[in-house]
Amino acid sequence: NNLSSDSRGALIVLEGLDRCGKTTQSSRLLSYLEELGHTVESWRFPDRTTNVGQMISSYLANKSHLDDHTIHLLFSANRWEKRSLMESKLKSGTTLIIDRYSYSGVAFSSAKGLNMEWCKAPEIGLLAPDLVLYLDISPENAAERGGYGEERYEKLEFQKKVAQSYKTLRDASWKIIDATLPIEDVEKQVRETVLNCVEACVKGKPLSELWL
Ligand code: 2DT
Repeated sequence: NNLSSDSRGALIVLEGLDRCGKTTQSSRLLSYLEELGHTVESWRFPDRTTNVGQMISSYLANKSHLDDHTIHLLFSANRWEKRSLMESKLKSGTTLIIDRYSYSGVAFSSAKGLNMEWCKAPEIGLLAPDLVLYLDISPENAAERGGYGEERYEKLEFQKKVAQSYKTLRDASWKIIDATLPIEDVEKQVRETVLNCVEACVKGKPLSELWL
């Protein structure tokens, strides 16, 4: 019926502070879309499995030290190395649920004081998400959830700066969800928004590139 030749999968991005519940919601959303019969994969950035990803992982674990600009460009390179696979997956009808994307790249690096426009530049030309879901929680609330690990950015003071950067970055197209609600309530809002988005992509909404 409405399966045009440009029918494709949706690029769905989850963003938010550490401990906001992104990982839980991605995995629930994955099962939900699978049950509905969609072809769907769940990805995350950084993708620590590549060579670049291993450098990032070692930096995050404080096992190596890199200049702020250098690590920023590595995070970006880690998305660039997945770009063509991402495009072919979407075009072949696979919906991708991505835990962190360019917005994390810009929010975390600009929280260190790097210029936001400079941070955005290397992301130009990456695929633009069809939907950004922002799981909104205050840094204090997130910290109270416990479970901050030992990684470089998992500190309340730094998360406060990241929250500010996200505020500057977000626009009217983002779906902001109150992440302090019970898991099921967050899930319900995620589902509703995602279904509309997936439907638009099935109908042939064109793919576009950052920045919009
Ligand atoms: P996880 O804890 O979600 O694995 O993230 N980060 C992430 C950046 O600074 N720049 C980026 O481009 C991305 C994708 C956020 C590891 C940490 O890396 C940060 C938290």
